[in-house]
Amino acid sequence: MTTGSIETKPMSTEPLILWETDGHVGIVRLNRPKVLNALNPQLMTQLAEQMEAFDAEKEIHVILLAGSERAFAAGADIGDMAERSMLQMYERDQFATWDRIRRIKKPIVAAVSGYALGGGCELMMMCDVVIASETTQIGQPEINIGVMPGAGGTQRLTRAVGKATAMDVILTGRFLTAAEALAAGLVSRVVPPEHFFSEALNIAQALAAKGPIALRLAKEAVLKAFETTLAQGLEHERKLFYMLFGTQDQKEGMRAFVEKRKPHFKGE
Ligand code: DAK
Repeated sequence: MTTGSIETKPMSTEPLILWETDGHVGIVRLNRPKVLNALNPQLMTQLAEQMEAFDAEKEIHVILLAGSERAFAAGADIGDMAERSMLQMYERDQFATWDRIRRIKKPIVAAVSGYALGGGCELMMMCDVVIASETTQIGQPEINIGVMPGAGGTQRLTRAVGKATAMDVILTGRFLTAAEALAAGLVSRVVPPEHFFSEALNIAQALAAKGPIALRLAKEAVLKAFETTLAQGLEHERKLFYMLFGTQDQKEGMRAFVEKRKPHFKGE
């Protein structure tokens, strides 16, 4: 874990999420341990606000989203939804909050351990690099409580793991192990439980040392692959690639290579 002279801001006074900074990494932790980080609307609103704040802060290059060792998040808060009518669910329009997280431009690294279920799995899939502990159990068990995934599970899981596994997970409600999730392409790396947070932070720090504009545009280009034809995606990639030649970071990165030294990117 990289600490040293890194500025660390105090924890937020709001208890549902905790946040701090570590160098150029903005860290957000879900903080409802008694209910395995069940995602109620208040938590989601605070999460979106904090992520947007990090997205807008020039000194922050990468966001790290973590749960606890026992649970990344066991889903949306079932108690909060149980007695709501269709109209109440519709009028609340909670999807607007989830969409705010979807629009974050900076890379999001997820530190995942224990349960990542339902909305927890959907939140994890909105992150860009997923570091999972060996203990991780990932699922979309909404079918067991009479509903189905509603925050992207049927779409993102299917794109990530293919129809066969997605149907298995969503229709049976079974949990994937970390090893299964890695083999299926749902998580980026699997690490021992005691290292899940420190490894995720190391990776976030490594990303934060890259050129921040290139990071953001690379994320944008990869996500475009889910929404376009190959030809449109290639066209989009090409434009972003050209754009990077308008940055000082490109000059610095390539000059540093030629001069056999480490680059110092400024995000300009
Ligand atoms: N919501 C509320 N409380 C939860 C919870 C959840 N999703 N998951 C766990 N808890 C609570 C438990 O009720 C328990 O509270 P107490 O009884 O101690 O008060 C505490 O956390 C510890 O849980 P357990 O005692 O059950 O612990 P176990 O180790 O025995 O079991 C478990 C862990 C994760 C297997 C189990 O808790 C479980 O099955 N949890 C529910 C998992 C689940 O069904 N998840 C999907 C929820 S539906 C939307 C966006 C998203 C969604 C919906 C709408 N919009 C934008 C509109 C998403 C929906 C979902 O995620």
